Order: sequence, then structure tokens, then C-alpha cells
Amino acid sequence: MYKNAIVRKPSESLMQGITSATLGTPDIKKALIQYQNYCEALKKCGLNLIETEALPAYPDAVFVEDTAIVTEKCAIITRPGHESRRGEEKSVAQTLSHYRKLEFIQGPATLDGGDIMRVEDHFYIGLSDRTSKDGADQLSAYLSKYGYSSSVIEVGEMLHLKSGINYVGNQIMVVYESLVNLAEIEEFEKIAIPMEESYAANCVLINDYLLVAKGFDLAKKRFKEYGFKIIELEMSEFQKVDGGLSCLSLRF
Ligand code: CIR
Repeated sequence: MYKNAIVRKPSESLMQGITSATLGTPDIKKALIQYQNYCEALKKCGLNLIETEALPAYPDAVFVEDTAIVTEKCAIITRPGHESRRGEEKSVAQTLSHYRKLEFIQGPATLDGGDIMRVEDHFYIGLSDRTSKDGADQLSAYLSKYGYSSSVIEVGEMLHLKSGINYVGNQIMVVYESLVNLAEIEEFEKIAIPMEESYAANCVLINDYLLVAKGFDLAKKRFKEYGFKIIELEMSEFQKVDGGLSCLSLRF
């Protein structure tokens, strides 16, 4: 069970966030409402919210998930893969130091939390434009020091591993339809998300609830068939800067 979540209020600079999408510029007023609803959903899941201060100098700082990997025994502070995001991790480290022993990914290696997917005591590490082989090796060494195993997956075209593959408990993965036959996850049952709804693959199981992006009816139907208790959240303003549901918090 998760108890806590670190979140960060978006600032106006979100409009300058890194993006590959062509959905327009985020509207900060709407983004703040969506963020508030997200925070309410985390509370409904039973989490204590730890809100860190907005960081206007970092347009993508709202996506706190990328800055740390938190386990029961330690927190590993990342070195974000995109230069404009380097520095966001400092205030998260400060916050996490009250809860966990800290370890740090050392440069020039890079690693984004969005590339790290936990399945029980095993961690899948996505190798991507953001997460280097050296970053993956460092994380793997830290994890093994604390008794966790890990393995790597090539991320390919996606921004992050969890853009398209998410573990939702009970040996079930939510994946892009195009990834159902991926060898590294062959032992799992799959909920395949059609490519026209690919954004919905980034969902997150928090205690009793599955948080899913609003507006993806095929995906929603599939989640319901599996019996998940769903909380739907409008994510339009974060989607405009390539951010998904999992990226908006660090759960531990
Ligand atoms: C970025 O490109 O870094 C941000 N615009 C989006 C980060 C999304 N984070 C995530 O998927 N964990």
C-alpha cells in the first residue's frame, strides 16, 4: 500500500514544457484545475499529499515522477535526461531526505523516473533518449544493494517506458497494442490499448483505484471488464506537454 505522494504545483512556465505533441499550448488555469483534481484523487486513494513549491524556472517540474525512484528502503535521485530538467531533482531530494536514505545517479549518466516500472521487487528499466545505459547500470547497482532485482527494456520510439507499459497488479500489464508480444514482458497478462488511444496506456494503480485519463472510451471499457475501480481524470493540459498520469506524482 502506498501512503504518501509528492506532487508539485504547475507554474505558468508549463507553457514552455518540452513536447513532441501538436495539441497546442497548455492553459495554466485549466492545468491548475486538473492538478487539483489529481490531488483530490490521490487523497481518495488514501495518500497523504506532500506538495513541493512550484519551480517556475523549470517548465516541466510538475512531472515529479522523473526525479526519483522511491522504494521502502531508499530513494534514488535521478539525473534527468533532458538538460532543461536538470536541477528539478534538488528540491525533491530535499523533501525525500525526511523519509528515506538517499542515493544519487552520478553524471554524465542520465535517468528519468518515467523509464522505471516496478513489479513487486523487480524493476524494469527503460533505455531511452532520457535514460542512458550507464544510468541504468547505476540504478541497477543501487537496487541490488537494497535487495531488489532489475532488467532493461529498449524503449524505442516512446518518450518513456511507462508511456506505453504499466504494471497494474495481479500479473497484468497495460500496454500499447503494438507491444503485446514484447519478449521482456511475455509472462504477464496484457490489457492492450489501441494505438488511437495510446495516451490511455499511462495509467496508475494506487491502492484500490486505477487512475485513468478521461476521454478514452475503448481503454475505459477494457479497464472496467477487468473489474478495476476507476478514477477518470482530465489530463488535456498535461498531455500537451507529453505528461501522463503517473508523471504527476511520486508515490511511496
Ligand atoms: C518531458 O518531456 O520531460 C516532459 N514534457 C514530460 C515528462 C513526462 N514524464 C513522464 O512520462 N514520466
